[in-house]
Amino acid sequence: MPTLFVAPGACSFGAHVVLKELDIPHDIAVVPLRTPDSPIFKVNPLGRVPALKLDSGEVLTENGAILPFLGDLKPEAGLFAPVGSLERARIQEWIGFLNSDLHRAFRPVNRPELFHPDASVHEAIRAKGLERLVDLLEFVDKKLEGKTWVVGERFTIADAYLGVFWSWLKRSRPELLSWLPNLSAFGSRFDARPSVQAALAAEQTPSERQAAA
Ligand SMILES: N[C@@H](CCC(=O)N[C@@H](CS)C(=O)NCC(=O)O)C(=O)O
Repeated sequence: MPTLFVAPGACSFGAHVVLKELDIPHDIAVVPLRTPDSPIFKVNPLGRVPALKLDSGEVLTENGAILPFLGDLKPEAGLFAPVGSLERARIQEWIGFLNSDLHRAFRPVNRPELFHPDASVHEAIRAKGLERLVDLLEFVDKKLEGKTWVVGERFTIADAYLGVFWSWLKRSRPELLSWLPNLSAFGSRFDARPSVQAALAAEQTPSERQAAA
């Protein structure tokens, strides 16, 4: 049974939602981040989630690899798309954008200290970062216009991943949501999914926290 290493509120939530959607046997190990004694370092030397430990003992890291890998485990669930199809490329297009653009755009806003040690410039870094983040969110909002999910009517691995950034936004920048009606509507649909609720609950369960110890 594969084990997915996650941290509450982290980008590992997308892969966790995908596992719940697939309804296949799995373990969830909830780990702390950015503490040197976290068990995540034994699994991923970079200390990052998500990490997926397979039955063979091999570990897969990176959302860009884990999400498609999970989607392909059960093609009949329709979370990904057939090899060679344009729809598959569209889903990958979204995953690439979310991974290399949208995820990174949260960094200067949430953790300006990573960009400069001087606290007096953090507000300026945050403000500049916010401009870029808003541009990207407006782009996402336009792309969602008239759509239920990112590639149309079917929930896919790209929606599970976009849901991560929706939840970050809702938590840390709720004042932006009134400018983003399509993303907000997407977010309400996302939050209502049983898989999302099940993943949220599982990341809060003490027994699953122990599994990571
Ligand atoms: N490129 C990686 C990034 C993963 C990542 O940054 N994960 C964050 C949580 S959202 C993390 O584990 N941070 C801990 C750290 O950087 O020490 C991916 O997409 O999987």
